[in-house]
Amino acid sequence: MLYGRQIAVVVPAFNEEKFIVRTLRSVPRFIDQIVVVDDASTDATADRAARVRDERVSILRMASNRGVGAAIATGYARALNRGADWIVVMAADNQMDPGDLRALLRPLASGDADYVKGNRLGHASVRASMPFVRRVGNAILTRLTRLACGTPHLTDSQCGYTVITRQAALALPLDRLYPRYGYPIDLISRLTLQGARITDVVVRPIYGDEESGIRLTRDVPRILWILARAAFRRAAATTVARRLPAAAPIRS
Ligand SMILES: Nc1nc2c(ncn2[C@@H]2O[C@H](COP(=O)(O)OP(=O)(O)O)[C@@H](O)[C@H]2O)c(=O)[nH]1
Ligand SMILES: [Mg+2]
Repeated sequence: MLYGRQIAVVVPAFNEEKFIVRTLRSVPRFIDQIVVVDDASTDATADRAARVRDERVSILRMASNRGVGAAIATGYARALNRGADWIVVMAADNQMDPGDLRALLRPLASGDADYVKGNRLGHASVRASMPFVRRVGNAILTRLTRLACGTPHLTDSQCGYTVITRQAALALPLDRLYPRYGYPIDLISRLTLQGARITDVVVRPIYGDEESGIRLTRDVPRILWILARAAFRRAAATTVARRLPAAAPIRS
C-alpha cells in the first residue's frame, strides 16, 4: 500500500530465466501483489519465478505464446479481479528501475492522471545508456504516435514502464488490445479516446546484457499498422463527434 491504494505490478515474461528472479526481488515492499504472466516460455522462467519466496507473487502460465500486449491485458484482468486500485507494468528483464516507481505513482496520487508512463528519452543518461538505433527509432515512433493518437505532449511512446488506475483499466476492452510489440500505441490510442489523462514521468533507461525480442523486419510493419489503425480510429471518433447534434441550451 502507498497513498492508501492497493497496488499491483504486472510482469510480462517470455524467456527471461536470467533476469526474472532479480526483477521480482527488486519490487518495493509497498507493492501488494505481483502478477507474472509467463507466456509459454521455453526456458526456466516460470520455475525460477515460482521459487522466489514472496507471498505477493502469483504466476499465470499461458498454454501458448500470445505476445506481450496480450500478457499485460491478462495481468490487468487478474490484478483488477484481486482488487488493485493501481496497476504498474514492469518488464521481466530488469530494465526498469524500482527507484522510479514512487515518482511514477505521484501523478495518480495527486489526481492529475489516469495513466502514467515512463519517459526514458528525457533522462540525463539517455545518450550514454540507450543504444543509438533505439533512440532514433523511439523518437520517430513518438512523433508518429503523437500524430496518430492526437497526443502532442507525449514522449517515449514505446516505454513499457507504466501505471494505470482501476477506472481507466476497467474502461479498456482488454480482450481486444493489440497483443504483440506495438501494444503501447494501441493502449495510448484507446485511452485518449476514452478521455483518460496521460502523463509522462522521466525514468532511468537501463540497458545491460538482456536481449530485446523485437525483430525489425517482423515488428516494424506491425507497428505501422497499429499507427494507421489508431489514426483511423481517431478520425472516425472525430467525425462521429462532429455529426452529433449540438446540445440544446438549457433554459431556466
Ligand atoms: N508475456 C510475454 N512477455 C513478453 C513477450 N515478448 C516480450 N515479453 C516481455 O516484455 C518485456 C519487454 O520485452 P523486450 O523484448 O525486452 O522489449 P524491449 O525491452 O522493448 O526491447 C520483457 O519483460 C519480455 O520478457 C511475449 O511474447 N509474452
Ligand atoms: Mg527488454
